[in-house]
Amino acid sequence: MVKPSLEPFTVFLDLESGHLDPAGLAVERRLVDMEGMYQQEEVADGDQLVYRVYMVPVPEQNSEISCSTTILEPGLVGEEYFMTKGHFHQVRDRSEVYIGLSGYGLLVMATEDGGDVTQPIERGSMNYVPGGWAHRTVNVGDTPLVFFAAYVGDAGHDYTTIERSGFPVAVLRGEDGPRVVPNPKYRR
Ligand code: M6P
Ligand code: ZN
Repeated sequence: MVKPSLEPFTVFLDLESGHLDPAGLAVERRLVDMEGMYQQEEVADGDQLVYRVYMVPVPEQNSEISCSTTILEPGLVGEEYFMTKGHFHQVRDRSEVYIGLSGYGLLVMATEDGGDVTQPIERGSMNYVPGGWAHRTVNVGDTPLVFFAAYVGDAGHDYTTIERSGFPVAVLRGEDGPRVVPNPKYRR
């Protein structure tokens, strides 16, 4: 017999704005929190908000499913679109699902040996991120990119590998829309 460790609960998710009710724990990241991640080192205003993450609080263990919504603002650093820091899972084989709610973005995924895949994220997209793939979202539209994420509770976030290596590709504004180009700062 498995003794339940949690009581069931319900959270209401605004499918347009991504806000949770009751409000989840929020993480805010500003340009100053992303030093060295963009092509351009200098930023005009480091205090500029890039994204917020609202978490549904559950214990970070394998038996649970962590859920969050992310609201990624539109914007550019030079010609590079606003993006999340991106991470591998600390427990590498843990997977994740994204559901696009509003706005337009790209989900950049990468393996540790330098493979990369980029896929669209928008209202109604369901992106499956298998274990072993780092993931970063990029807002290529002019409205906030909002998405819901669910992942294995004990996955954890490894930011260090990305801070050291970067992603194999960067997403830049081009004349005909976003361009996915090799990242000159990538160190495998
Ligand atoms: C999604 C999930 C979260 C993640 C967030 C922001 O909501 O993948 O686990 O924290 O995006 O991305 P990052 O942690 O890379 O800044
Ligand atoms: Zn993740």
